[in-house]
Amino acid sequence: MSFQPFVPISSASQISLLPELSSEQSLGSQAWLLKGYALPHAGAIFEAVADALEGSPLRKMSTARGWMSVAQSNCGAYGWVSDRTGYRYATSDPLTGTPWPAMPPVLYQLAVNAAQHVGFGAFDPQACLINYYEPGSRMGLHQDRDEADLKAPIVSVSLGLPAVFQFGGLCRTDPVQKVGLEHGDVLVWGGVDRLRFHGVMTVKSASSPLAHAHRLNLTFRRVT
Ligand code: MD6
Ligand code: FE
Repeated sequence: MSFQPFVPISSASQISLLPELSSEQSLGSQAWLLKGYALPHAGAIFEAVADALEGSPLRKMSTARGWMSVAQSNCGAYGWVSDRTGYRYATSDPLTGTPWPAMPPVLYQLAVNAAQHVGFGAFDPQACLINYYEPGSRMGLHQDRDEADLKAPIVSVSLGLPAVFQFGGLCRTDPVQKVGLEHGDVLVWGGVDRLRFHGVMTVKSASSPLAHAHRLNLTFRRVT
């Protein structure tokens, strides 16, 4: 799409005195970036996540290739876990031995609404993976393919420090699109884009002492 420096205003109805809080950008035929979609709920989301983390604290998980730099936890009926033997969804937290904290209604409803907003219909997420990035943390290119139900979309909410999201294709070596994710942004993708490779480049520390010190990402999925 070409950049249009000047768009003539043909009717007074196109003039709005209010800045747009939220807008959609298409990243693929079934992938959207909803800029600022979660902003009105940021405070409530932080509180709900803090509550969930009291039951299942953040921890760094290992993979067959080493330790992840992102600290993680989950809420909802299922949680995504990783260890040296591989990845899986589990109904209880291996750290506490008890079920994951329930998915707080504010998180569930935000994910449902975002999916609905771009036309995915009745999304009923069962898992919310909580990803916590300190400056220096990153997530390598991967596909989300541990879910039995690949028809449901994925909704991902970003809060705090900005990051550069890498959005690739269906092969690991396909070219990668770089997408800036800021506080309050929501990604929704599914359908033909469901198995696209993606990752998060190394998160940089804040340029101002008043800015957020970390990045929080919530990824909502249907598992079964
Ligand atoms: C992150 N997100 O944004 C990591 N996966 O920190 C993901 O891995 C992800 O944002 C699937 C769909 C959306 C995502
Ligand atoms: Fe992912």
